[in-house]
Amino acid sequence: SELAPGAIHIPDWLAPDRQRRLVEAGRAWARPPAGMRHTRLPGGGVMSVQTVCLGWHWEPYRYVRHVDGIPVKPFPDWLADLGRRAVADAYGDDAPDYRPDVALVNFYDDNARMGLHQDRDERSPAPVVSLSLGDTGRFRLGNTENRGRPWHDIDLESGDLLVFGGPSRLAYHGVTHILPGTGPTGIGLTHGRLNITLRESGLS
Ligand code: MD3
Ligand code: FE
Repeated sequence: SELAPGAIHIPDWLAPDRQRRLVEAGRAWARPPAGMRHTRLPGGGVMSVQTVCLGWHWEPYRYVRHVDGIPVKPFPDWLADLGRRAVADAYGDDAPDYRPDVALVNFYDDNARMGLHQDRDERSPAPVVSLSLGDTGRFRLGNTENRGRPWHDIDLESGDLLVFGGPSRLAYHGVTHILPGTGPTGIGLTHGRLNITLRESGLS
């Protein structure tokens, strides 16, 4: 369904076996070196979400982590292929060419959340693709002007696809909370929520 112009939600897009293999990949990405960590914010805070970056570091256009100088893990071709299929399914005949080259992989434990923010680090106007795995997360989609209302909340369940393009690309968004114990069995994730976002950096 279209949540807002350019924002498409396709529940249950990932078959269980695909979910299981993404969780397995996520577990490998999470391991050191250059594994998952709580991102430190410029103001001195620490995010409750844990993140691992593929293709570039959280600080855009850096390919080593400035905290420890370790090269980021590569962004695999198979993940780009999955992103292309996602954009094609979301937009049909109107789908743009999509060549994602960076990903943020976020892990939410029972108490993690993500405050309302815009994703402005990429130089490409291409859509962001989001894949949800494990426990349900309550996602808040706001407006493009500020962190206030109007917003609306939707539950993102394991296997759901979200694609944010066009006018929605710069919408404020976040995750208000996780619903513990809601994830499926059999995908190898017994607690928490894993979210994979694919992006085009706009470089090379
Ligand atoms: C709407 N992640 O990594 S994914 C992020 O569930 C991020 O981990 C959330 O926001 C998560 O930056 C939300 C859905 C999403 C991703 C990017 C967007 C929604 C978006 C960009 C523009 C508008
Ligand atoms: Fe975001």
